[in-house]
Amino acid sequence: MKRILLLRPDSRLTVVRRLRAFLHLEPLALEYLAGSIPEGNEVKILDLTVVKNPIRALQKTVKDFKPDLVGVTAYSNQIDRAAQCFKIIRKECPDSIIVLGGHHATIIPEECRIPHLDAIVRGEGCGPFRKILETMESGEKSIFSIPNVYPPDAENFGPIPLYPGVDSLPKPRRNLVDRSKYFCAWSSPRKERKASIIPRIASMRTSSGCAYQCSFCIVHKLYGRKYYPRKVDDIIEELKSIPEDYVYFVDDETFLSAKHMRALGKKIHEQGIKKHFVSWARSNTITDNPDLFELWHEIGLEIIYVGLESIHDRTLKTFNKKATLNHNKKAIEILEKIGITIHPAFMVMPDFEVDDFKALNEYVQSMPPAEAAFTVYSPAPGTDDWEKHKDDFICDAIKFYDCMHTILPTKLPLKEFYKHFSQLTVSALSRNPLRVNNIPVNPLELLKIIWRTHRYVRAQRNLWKDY
Ligand code: B12
Ligand code: SF4
Repeated sequence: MKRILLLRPDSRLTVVRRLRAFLHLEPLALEYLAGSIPEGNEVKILDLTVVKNPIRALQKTVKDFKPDLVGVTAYSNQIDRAAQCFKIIRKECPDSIIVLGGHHATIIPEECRIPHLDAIVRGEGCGPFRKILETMESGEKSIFSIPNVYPPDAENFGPIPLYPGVDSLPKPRRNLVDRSKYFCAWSSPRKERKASIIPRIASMRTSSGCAYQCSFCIVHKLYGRKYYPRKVDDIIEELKSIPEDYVYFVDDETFLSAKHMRALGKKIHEQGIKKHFVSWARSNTITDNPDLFELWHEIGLEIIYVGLESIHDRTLKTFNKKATLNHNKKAIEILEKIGITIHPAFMVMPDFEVDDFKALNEYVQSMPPAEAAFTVYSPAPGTDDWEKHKDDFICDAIKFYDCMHTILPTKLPLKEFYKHFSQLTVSALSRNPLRVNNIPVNPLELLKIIWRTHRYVRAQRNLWKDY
């Protein structure tokens, strides 16, 4: 019997933490990893993004639990906090084996040569993690003969190992986390009073991968442009096991296969599953299949995040987005007609000048009620864009990789850039469907949201101070 601790570190970046006041999702990767561990072992998940004092929580957990094996997940902007965790774990529990997995380790393992780390797992982690445990149990010394498991000082990590479809993964063990900690701000346009505007939410996958190749995105490098829909019956079974009424589809591109999503939608309807769904979809998928979104609206799809990205066709082309302004315009109209709230995601370019911010703001103001969100164009580690712009980075582009801190030079002085950036968020609030439609909400929750928004906007405005 071994004791296994699975850990999600927090991010050092204030704006990332403040954003989580609106959307905070469970550590699904760790729940999957826990699912891969054979019965008879003791498993704990420690999510440091939900505790008040992460350092103390980690020290106490490691001291009390004394893990034999620790698995740590991290996005790029969490990697320096992960390094801090390794040090604490090593001090409290010198003999435990510390393994790092997740996106950062998969994409740029050469940036993970961190003291106290024993091994790096690249790509899908459940298989290798289980094998690491089996190797430990068998008393064998080396875990590095396991495919995709590397010593941190490896000279050559080779290409990114492609991820398989989600069908090959075990069932996630959702009961290992405190489910009351995960929620999503909810602003669907239904006119009636809302039970909650920050309901508890579960996340799950209906597919993985994506066939597109947007230049700013790493997903096609992780999946080799393949799209893997899950078996409909498996999705239904998982949906039925989820205690929450609200579900966030954490797919790369949920509606890529209209056939698959039609079959899933029909099955959800047949089975009488009543949940509220939120998902991502491309604008051209919406314009190609309006009837599919009508079906999904009937079975509970209330909010769709759409990467509209830009208000210029030339920029969409540079991004290799394969969707045009016309697709965006029509998708907005279709969703409004159906009654699904659109959460448009726009990218502010580092070379934006005052007039560009103004034009984007006017576009958002002219849209139907929407929950608009803005990020700053930042090439993702591992993409061709990252390689292309590498010499221009103005900061440690890994630690600052949150799509809020610009990693490329801006035309406007940083302070002014972020003043306009935060004003976009403030201005977009006036178009929030809850506000436009005057929907009565729980006053306490409303106060919470106002306070969180105030703090988030302040963090955005102060981003320039971090450099
Ligand atoms: C859902 C999602 C979110 C959710 C949050 C999800 C969460 N629980 O935290 C939301 C919408 C909030 C979000 C926000 C952001 N996200 Co996001 N997100 C995703 C998305 C679409 C799916 C992630 C997911 O849930 N996957 C399901 C799990 C089960 O899969 P997994 O994480 O890959 O885990 C597997 C392996 O990686 C491995 N593994 C993972 N951890 C470990 C640990 C060990 C020990 C081992 C052995 C293996 C292992 O095994 C797992 C099982 O197979 C991914 C794209 C993608 N393909 O993953 C982007 C992605 C992870 N996001 C990304 C980014 C950049 C962000 C933001 C920073 C940007 C932004 N402003 O939107 C923010 C901030 C997040 C933060 N905390 O810093 C990038 C990360 C790149 C990077 N280098 O860090 C990705 C890859 C998207 C992209 N196009 O580049 N995101
Ligand atoms: S941004 Fe979305 S559509 Fe584009 S490649 Fe990434 S996952 Fe696919």
